[in-house]
Amino acid sequence: MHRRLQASNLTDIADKLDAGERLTLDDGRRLFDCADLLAVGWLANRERQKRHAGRTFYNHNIRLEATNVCVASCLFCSFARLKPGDPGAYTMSLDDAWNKLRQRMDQPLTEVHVVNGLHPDLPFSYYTELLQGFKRIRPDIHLKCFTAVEIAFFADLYDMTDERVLRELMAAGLDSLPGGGAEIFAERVRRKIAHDKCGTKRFLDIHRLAHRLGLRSNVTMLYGHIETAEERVDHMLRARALQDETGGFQAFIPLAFHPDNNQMRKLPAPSATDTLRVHAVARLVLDNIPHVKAFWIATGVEVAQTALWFGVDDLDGTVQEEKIYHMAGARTPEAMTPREIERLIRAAGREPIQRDTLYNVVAHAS
Ligand code: V47
Repeated sequence: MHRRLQASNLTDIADKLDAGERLTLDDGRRLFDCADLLAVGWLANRERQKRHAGRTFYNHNIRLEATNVCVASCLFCSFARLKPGDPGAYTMSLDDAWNKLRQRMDQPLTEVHVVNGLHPDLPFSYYTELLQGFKRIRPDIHLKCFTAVEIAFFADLYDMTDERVLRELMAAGLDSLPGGGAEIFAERVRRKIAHDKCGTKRFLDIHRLAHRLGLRSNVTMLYGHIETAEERVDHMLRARALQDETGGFQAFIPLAFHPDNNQMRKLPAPSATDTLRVHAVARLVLDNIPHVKAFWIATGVEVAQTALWFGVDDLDGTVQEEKIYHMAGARTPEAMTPREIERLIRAAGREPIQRDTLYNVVAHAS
């Protein structure tokens, strides 16, 4: 590999990694430009091995999108409907939402992951009661709910500070924040694809605040549309800078753009090689975020499996009921059982570990 790194002009980057030095914007750009994808993957795999050896984490979880009514008009979104009553718009009653959990009392779930549209008419009590109801049904379930974009929207709509929103949701049972809504932090791109929702500064401020209040969170990056390689690395560096301050991010999750049924449908979906590279570069640049997750619903199962040799150590989980990607053309299944996930991790030559949201080991694969 030494020769190969030399041929790709990556020796200085490999040396930096050996010395525990940080990669720069320019290093990240070079990793995106490098023709030898396997050399980049080899470096990322080395970092993965140092942190996690062959361990690969997944979670027994469910996904719930309680409403797709959304006042924002992000160009990449196929899920949102502007107003209640628009074709395809839905808002679950609290009972319908709770039933999604009640129906699965036979499953040893550890997490409910909620992402919603930005609904203009629901009362704040809808969200607090949603959380309280989940905890009544399963007191030990971890509630990973509402992106920072939703938190900002609640604060503006209900005339509260971001801190008060978080505190009231925590009192109702909120345990952590998911990483959605990050898209691309660079203003040039964000202005174009997500112009009418919370901006980058507020997004990161809310994660900083959440971390200060004791919540953990994740951070995503939507790639494969109009962003440049430099803007991808810039996005990673902004996440890395906040992580230096707080240490509160658990996982970085690149999300592959899906072009069906949205306003950017003329763009092609990112290729498998691009997906592998994005995950690998994330592992190399984000030296302070413990986990790099391949969201298999978005990458495709086979690419997620391959990514386990390109820096990835986490596959999210069983998911169930996912809508955002399936409405945007994803052909992956809507759910996998723990057995299926474990089988595909083992088939990739890795060791499956069932985790809870905070990465405590739940049960070793038998
Ligand atoms: O923020 C929406 C993305 C995100 C499309 O924290 C799209 O563990 C691709 O954030 N093509 C929501 N992506 C999902 C999300 C997530 C997923 C898995 C795990 C975690 C976690 C968080 O989905 C949105 C947006 O970036 N998205 N539409 C689309 N057409």
